[in-house]
Amino acid sequence: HFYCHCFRPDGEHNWSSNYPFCGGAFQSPIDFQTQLLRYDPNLPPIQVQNYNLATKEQLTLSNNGHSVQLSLPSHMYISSLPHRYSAAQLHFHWGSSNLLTGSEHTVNGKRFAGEMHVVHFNSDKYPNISMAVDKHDGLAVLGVFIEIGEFNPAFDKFFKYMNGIKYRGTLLSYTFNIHALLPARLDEYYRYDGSLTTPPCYPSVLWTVFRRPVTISRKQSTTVPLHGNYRKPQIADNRVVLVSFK
Ligand code: BO1
Ligand code: ZN
Repeated sequence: HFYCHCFRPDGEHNWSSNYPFCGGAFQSPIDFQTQLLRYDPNLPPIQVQNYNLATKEQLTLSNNGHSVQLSLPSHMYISSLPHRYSAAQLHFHWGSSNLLTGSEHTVNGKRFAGEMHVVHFNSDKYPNISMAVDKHDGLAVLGVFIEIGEFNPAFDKFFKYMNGIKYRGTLLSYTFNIHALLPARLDEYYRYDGSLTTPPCYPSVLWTVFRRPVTISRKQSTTVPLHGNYRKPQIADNRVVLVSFK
């Protein structure tokens, strides 16, 4: 196991000198405080397409030095947003190895053990993620809180293979069932306009964070390979967080 020295929480204050957006508006993550939340009865359940077809192909798991990430094919997409958002990659944020309080979003100050991000780009408007990454309607990220609890077979494959990519830049290919990584309830979520949580912090992300966490066992959590890569909560300013649940 190693620690992410590039983006650890105590280095965040330096980000904005090289990446001005990191000191700007619409930054993520934020704390979902009760007084920021507004129930919106018109938020439909999240629908994703071809998330299990991905099991039929080899996906590349890589360690880019600040997170462990899995490349995703663009025929996986979110179909319940005003545009089609096609998948690009998913990755994880974790806390320090012993405490494991590493989610980026928090709920009334509560930090979960970890958070998974499934990153998508607006493929109706942009040909690829590079063109979309800095556009205001460019990205949609699905966030999944992870807490310690029941053993999770879907994550086990990840954690097993992650041990093969401890070092920056190494690649492996395996098959995965992405749908199995999501929480059972896709109808309960937080929704707001925010940013990439790492430099260059572009304010380009339509965030959907599911209310219900998925669990991994304590034993599984000991095999998480990259720690300390979460950003602290950012100022909400006058943003509201829409919620699909009462
Ligand atoms: S996150 O989901 O907000 N933690 C997040 C943070 C940074 C990126 C993506 C998601 N970075 C971008 C890079 C692009 C790259 C894209 C997809 O990820 O800035 O260069 O194409 O991997
Ligand atoms: Zn992320």
